[in-house]
Amino acid sequence: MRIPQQRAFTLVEVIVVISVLALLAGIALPMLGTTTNDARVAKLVATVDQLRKACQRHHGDTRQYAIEQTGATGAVKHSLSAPQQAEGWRGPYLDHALSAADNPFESFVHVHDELDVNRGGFDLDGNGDLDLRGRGNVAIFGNVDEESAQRIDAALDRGIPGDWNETGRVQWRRNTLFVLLYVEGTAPPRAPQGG
Ligand SMILES: [Ca+2]
Ligand SMILES: [Ca+2]
Repeated sequence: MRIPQQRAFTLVEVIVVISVLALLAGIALPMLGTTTNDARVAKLVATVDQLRKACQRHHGDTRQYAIEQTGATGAVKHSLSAPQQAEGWRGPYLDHALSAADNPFESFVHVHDELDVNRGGFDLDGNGDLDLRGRGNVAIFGNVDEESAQRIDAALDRGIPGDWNETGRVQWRRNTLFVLLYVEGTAPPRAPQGG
């Protein structure tokens, strides 16, 4: 009886298999990248919401705008998370000191108490005139790439005319993202909508 011979793969078959695997990897890897970026954008938008509520409560209790800075030492630079002398302070308003772990783009994040940190204020309706300036809370995130910044802008500034990176509540320049958090008497940013 003849034992059937094990047939070896031909070179053409090996090339076909490698090509298919390469094609699948080519499809899957960008999708993985998009998912990671989706998660970062969503996390940043959620962090903004959390910081906005914390700043609002802080201001409601103390009539002062909070300061909270990644990497800063001393309670003065952590008025949302560390006990303060300020009259009326009833925090902590964040359950931990703000740190680089709170920036999904792996850099600093600060809560600032002046609105002029980037363009001198905020042009909320995109007509070219600054509507908010002076005291107020802004979040500053480092290392945010342009594409992600545009998606964050689309979530918080949908439909505001003018250059997306200069108008509305979200501004962006040189990989740094500036987001208006809270000013007394102004409405919070609109919640992100589906689609
Ligand atoms: Ca305006
Ligand atoms: Ca904007």
